Amino acid sequence: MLYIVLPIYNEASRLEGLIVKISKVLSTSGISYRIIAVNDGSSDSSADVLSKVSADLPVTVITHKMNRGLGETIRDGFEAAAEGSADGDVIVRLDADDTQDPSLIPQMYKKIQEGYDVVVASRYASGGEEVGLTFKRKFFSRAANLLMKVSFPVKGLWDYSCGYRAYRASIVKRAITVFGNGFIELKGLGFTVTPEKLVKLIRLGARVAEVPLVLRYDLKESQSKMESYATIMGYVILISKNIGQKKIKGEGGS
Ligand SMILES: Nc1nc2c(ncn2[C@@H]2O[C@H](COP(=O)(O)OP(=O)(O)OP(=O)(O)O)[C@@H](O)[C@H]2O)c(=O)[nH]1
Ligand SMILES: [Mg+2]
Repeated sequence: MLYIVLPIYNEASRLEGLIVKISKVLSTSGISYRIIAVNDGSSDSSADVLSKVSADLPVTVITHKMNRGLGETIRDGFEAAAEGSADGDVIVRLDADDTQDPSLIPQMYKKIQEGYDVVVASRYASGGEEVGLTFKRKFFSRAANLLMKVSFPVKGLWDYSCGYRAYRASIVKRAITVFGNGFIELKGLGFTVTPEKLVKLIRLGARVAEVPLVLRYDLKESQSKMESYATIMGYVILISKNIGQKKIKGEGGS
């Protein structure tokens, strides 16, 4: 079983199309799935889109009446996915703005079955690319990722900040058991929860692989919700809290 976590804040314009695309890709590949859509107090018609699609497709909707930010939204989505999952299951998280192509999911799912614990859809893997981002945003993203690579080096891992990843459900459950509230603790600091999950899983000895992602930022219709200053501050806190920490013993995905 595959759980897809979708964090949603004012994504009505492309949400239905994205969910239909996800369901087509997975039905064609014969993978059973459930989408966990976390609607974080959207003020547009995202809620209407979700009630429409959940009538026909396997979509569970979690609703925040008020906007709580990406950190809380990801905590809720991962908690729900982990709770419902069996050890052999897989959790995928992707943006709801339709900039990340769901046709990569079967390939990511297969790599988990081959033995990896985390598979990153990577802009920096050979064949990956970013289309439509400003030079400034590309530059800061590269710089932040190089800093993460130096701080938490893992062979074959280059993209620490892209949220589009597949996770072995058992390693997410183990991270919740080992770290508890601390698995995703840097909420309220912009998009820091995205590299934070990876850093915590690296500390558990996760086996990580990448597949190339062509990020289609040119397709984005919604406003970017990146809070740059909070995210920069978050990276500094993340690195200072975790750098040089010993690996936590135990089997990666068990
Ligand atoms: N729930 C919730 N989701 C958010 C919030 N901010 C962003 N998101 C969601 O998180 C995802 C990432 O936000 P985006 O606006 O796509 O960010 P971006 O500018 O594309 O930046 P990247 O994450 O680098 O792609 C999207 O699915 C958003 O709907 C928020 O305050 N609450
Ligand atoms: Mg996005």
